[in-house]
Amino acid sequence: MKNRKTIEAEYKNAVEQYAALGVSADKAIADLDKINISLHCWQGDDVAGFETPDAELGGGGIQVTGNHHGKAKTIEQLRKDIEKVMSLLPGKQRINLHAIYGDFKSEKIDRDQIEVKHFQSWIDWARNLGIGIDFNPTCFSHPFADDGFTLSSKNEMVRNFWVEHVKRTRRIGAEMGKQLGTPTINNIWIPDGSKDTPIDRNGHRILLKKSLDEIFSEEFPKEYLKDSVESKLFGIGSESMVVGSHEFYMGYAVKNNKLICLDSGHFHPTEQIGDKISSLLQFVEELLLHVSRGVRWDSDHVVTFNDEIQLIAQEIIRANVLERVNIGLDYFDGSINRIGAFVIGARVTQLAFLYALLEPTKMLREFEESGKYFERLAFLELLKTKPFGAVYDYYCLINNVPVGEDYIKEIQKYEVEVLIKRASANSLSTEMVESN
Ligand code: RNT
Ligand code: ZN
Repeated sequence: MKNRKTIEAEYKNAVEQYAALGVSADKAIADLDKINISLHCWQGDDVAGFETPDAELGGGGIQVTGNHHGKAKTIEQLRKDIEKVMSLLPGKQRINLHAIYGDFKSEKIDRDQIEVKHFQSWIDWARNLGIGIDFNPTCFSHPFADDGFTLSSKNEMVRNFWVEHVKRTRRIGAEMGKQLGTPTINNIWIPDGSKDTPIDRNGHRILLKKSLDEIFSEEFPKEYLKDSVESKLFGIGSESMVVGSHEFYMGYAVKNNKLICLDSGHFHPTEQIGDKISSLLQFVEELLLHVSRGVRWDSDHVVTFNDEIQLIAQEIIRANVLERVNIGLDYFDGSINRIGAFVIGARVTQLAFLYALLEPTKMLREFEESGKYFERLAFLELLKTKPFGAVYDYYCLINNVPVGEDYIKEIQKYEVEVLIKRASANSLSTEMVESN
């Protein structure tokens, strides 16, 4: 554990080192503080939601592995876990909900029946914390998604069911944004695709376009709701074709002025979404990011401080487009402490932005414009050993959250005091159900 004096002294030293490069660490901290990361509630319970007490992620080309004890099984548990996460993060976050996380109070509410009242307790919870909500229709883990097609289904009954579901999420999202005074981003991702070579790609894409047009025919003020669409290259069981490909949604979003969601796990493994930001922003007003880490496939590993996250943050800061890029996390790892997984990814994302904010961009651009590529590369490498960690530590200190490795102890404590107890209570209640 570092004491306040040490953290301050290390920060002072960092301020001097960055000042020598013409960079203000104080300003970097002030800018970092304006960035809100949307925390994806589904890391807390392996994308299960609260439709039934034993709900599980099903189908849809996404998968979660791991069975770490004490996963949140109720809305109260999930909220408690997320509050714990937020208590370990400097700055302000948002919460990102999926439609299956409604407060259904053990009633069976199908997806085409959800209403604002099922999310009112989330809105009240968010208001109390002073945070905004983002939202998502859930077009998977449902019998009507089992054959792999939802909004692009050739079965009219199924397609209409999902159109109705997504329409409802937009109404609910708009009400969330209205009540909380910050627009809700409602992000549409569907799993539609096929395992083997399809014949009628075109037919499914015509249907997806038709469904989206129907969904977006209702208009909401931008101060309440922003719509985004998320593509994917492939998923498990949709290896040969994904209906909502990048080209499909890019075309749709540009033509209809929607946000494009870029998920870092949804492209060819060597393709970096950081590179796409300044391309897309020439044609759409805003983007949404799903910051993730794919390992060999879209595996949704916990975000780490890798080249991909650094490029994302650098591109946003260098192009000065922070106000047009909404940042959310999207990964789910059930194999380690889930609260810890949340905190690692969120802190790393902040760190990447801080790293980018501490870059002497003007100097590097001048090198570039005068052809001094050796100097550009040399400085890019030197920056990697500058004390940006000391700046992040200081940012944590002034926000009264644990500094450095101190947050690990907090999570270990929560594991003992909450998760282990929860796990034994859960297994006790399963035993009781089984013996009944
Ligand atoms: C799936 C997409 C999507 C989901 C969440 C749960 O490949 O990335 O964003 O991860 O909606
Ligand atoms: Zn995603």
